[in-house]
Amino acid sequence: MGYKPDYTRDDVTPKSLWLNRRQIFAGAAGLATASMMRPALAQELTPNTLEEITNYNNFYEFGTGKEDPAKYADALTIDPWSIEVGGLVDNPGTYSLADLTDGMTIEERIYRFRCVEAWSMVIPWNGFELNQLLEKVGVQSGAKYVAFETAYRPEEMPGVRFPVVEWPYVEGLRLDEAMHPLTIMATGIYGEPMPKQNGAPIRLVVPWKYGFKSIKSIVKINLVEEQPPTTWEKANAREYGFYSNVNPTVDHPRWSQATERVIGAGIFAQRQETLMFNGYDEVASLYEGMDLSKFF
Ligand SMILES: Nc1nc2c(c(=O)[nH]1)N[C@H]1C(S)=C(S)[C@@H](COP(=O)(O)O)O[C@H]1N2
Ligand SMILES: [Mo]
Repeated sequence: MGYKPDYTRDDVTPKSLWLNRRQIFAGAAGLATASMMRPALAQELTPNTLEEITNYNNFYEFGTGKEDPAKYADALTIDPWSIEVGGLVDNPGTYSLADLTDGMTIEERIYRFRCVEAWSMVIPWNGFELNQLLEKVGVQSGAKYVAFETAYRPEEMPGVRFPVVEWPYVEGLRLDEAMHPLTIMATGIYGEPMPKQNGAPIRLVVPWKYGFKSIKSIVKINLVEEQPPTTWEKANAREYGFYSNVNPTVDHPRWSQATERVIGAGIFAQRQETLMFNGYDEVASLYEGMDLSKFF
């Protein structure tokens, strides 16, 4: 199962938006068509089984145990679903999921997924590039960051009774990170609608960052000027930074990030070396000149 885009960027992007995108990307190492952007890694990756992907989850709204989301996320109502888009955009409003994803090409992306707790999986997502959504809502020139928010539903989410983190779960990306073609909004796995424990009906996936950046079950997207607060930075800024790029040379204060346990490889399997940016070297130019031990 390889990642084979069946279109090029020019098929889906009007010229004016394309130019606009190039400006937003100014400074990044060139822009290419979707086919050139395909992660070279995808060919070598063997996806985890659906069983593994849906039974070992972090979704604290349903409990902090790895098996809690599979047990309790069924209670989440995902239809109807809408996303409130606001802040520095031309077309703010509350969009139904259907309206927001109308015209998007849903394609498969097989990505490595590296959790900050030093385990990893390979997941075959179905989704579209976040930059398509941002183009649709029209990003205004003052916007520098994208802020995301998860649904907060005490009647459906048993985990939010406990103040393990501040609810609702929030995350953020710098605008150039959000515009990068590797950053997707995922709506499915293995060609099926997104399982609830994985963040149905729509969640973010940022494959070069620790898993907690990939916020689930999104109900709000705001374009903002200032770096937005994020759940884990609010919980413990010494341990979790805004950027959270996968980086084997910057340890978590309480454990090493140099290696990872591969879920599904078996308990006797050797740990795998963690790769800078989780192996997605093409994002390195986004951080040129930044001290990544300071901006971790
Ligand atoms: N709303 C919300 N999103 C979340 C989390 C969460 O607890 N709540 N956990 C994060 C963490 S720590 C990880 S590792 C990934 C896990 O995604 P998966 O269960 O689909 O593998 O989701 C992230 N997104
Ligand atoms: Mo995580």
